[in-house]
Amino acid sequence: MSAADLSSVREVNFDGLVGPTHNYSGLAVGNVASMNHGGLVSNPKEGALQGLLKMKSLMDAGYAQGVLPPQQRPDIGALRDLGFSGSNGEVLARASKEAPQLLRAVCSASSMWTANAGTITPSIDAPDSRGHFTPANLQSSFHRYLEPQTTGRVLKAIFRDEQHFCHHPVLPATPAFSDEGAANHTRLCGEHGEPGVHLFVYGRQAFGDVRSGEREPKRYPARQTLEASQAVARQHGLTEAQTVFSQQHPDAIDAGVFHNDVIAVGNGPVLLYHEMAFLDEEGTLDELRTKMASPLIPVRVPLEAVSMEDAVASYLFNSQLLSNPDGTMTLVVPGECQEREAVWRTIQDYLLAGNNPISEVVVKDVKQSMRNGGGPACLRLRVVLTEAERAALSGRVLLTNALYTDLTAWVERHYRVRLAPDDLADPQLAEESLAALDELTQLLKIGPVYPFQLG
Ligand code: SUG
Repeated sequence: MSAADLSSVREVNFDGLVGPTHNYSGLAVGNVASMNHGGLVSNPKEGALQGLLKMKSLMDAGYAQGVLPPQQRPDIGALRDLGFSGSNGEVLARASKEAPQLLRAVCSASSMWTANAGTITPSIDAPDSRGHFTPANLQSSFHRYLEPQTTGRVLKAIFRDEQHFCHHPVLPATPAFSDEGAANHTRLCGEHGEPGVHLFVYGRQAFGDVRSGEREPKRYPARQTLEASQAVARQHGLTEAQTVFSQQHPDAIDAGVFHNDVIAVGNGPVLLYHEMAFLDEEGTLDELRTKMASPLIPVRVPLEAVSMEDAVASYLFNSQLLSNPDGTMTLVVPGECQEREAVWRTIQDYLLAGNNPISEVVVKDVKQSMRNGGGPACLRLRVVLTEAERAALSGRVLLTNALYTDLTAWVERHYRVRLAPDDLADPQLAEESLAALDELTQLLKIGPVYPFQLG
């Protein structure tokens, strides 16, 4: 890659649009917010507008911002596969009566959390100098298992240019290869355009003897396996020198940390993490230091400063850590961080005042998403791109003022302000949702990606 190309490298955050069926169904085991808020009435319009406002304000602050469409929901095809038949209205009515938990699952707007859409290796680190993509199988829950096929089509529609981008198959959707995507993957480097080291964090090992000292969570499931992380690294052509595989602390999973991005966030050379993030903290840091070309800057938050309960409730570590041109970094935290005194104090006295590049904290209200356990970092998929790669993107997916205006008007036109669990069986909701999505693919110029468009 030429020097000019290298210096043009930027991280683009692709946020997932909150879909028209956003609701609270308590579907995610091990995700404390989702489990606590199941049954609440949601406000899809507010959720979508909160997400768009976050995107807009980061774009206004100079960060490159992209957008990804939601999925086709309710997934009536999935209900038909499970034996429900008749008209769409009949399928919804029968599912609502006989298996309400299935209806709730096929209505989830969970694709908004694009940190789980897949894992991406930027061209800088790949042997063939192309960006590599693997959609996550999300096999650990039924409602998320429904996402990868459409996710793959969306990623292929946007990152279409084969000269620049390469797409891999979803890993086998079986517990041994349980994969939750970029939420358990962090690329550490100097500048974004310099070679990176890929930190893959897993919750359990599926095959072989459990290594000495390794333990598994007892209360909640470990959603990522070592084997899945290794397979993704292999697909992308990453070598041993470029990868670090680290086990997540099982006690953290049992406290509600269902993804690594609920307890750690990295950007450039900075790794902001809680003391309880890794089972082998020292070993993980040592390996990163050995493999990285630039010095690692670990920012460790001890348990005595932020309890696990505070970490999980505030989502401090599910912040976005963004690079500024002057070398400083901005931390984008959810509003819940202000509600927990110990967390807010830690941000002020420890993170901002500490000897590290974090120089600014920006608070964002993404409450509609937070009630389902999705903070600012869950809502975005990071893609590091050169200028040439950005120019090669298909569709109208990089946020501009005009796109923001169009998307806001689209939400205002199509979204409801109230969705209670009983509303999910309403056939009108399904029709509204399809009409909205059909218009969205035209607005984003990505072509047909949804089952109803493909026939
Ligand atoms: O998989 N919640 C999602 C939240 C995902 C957050 N993503 C990251 N940490 N990157 C999950 O647990 C809840 C849906 C419901 O209950 O209705 C849900 O799927």
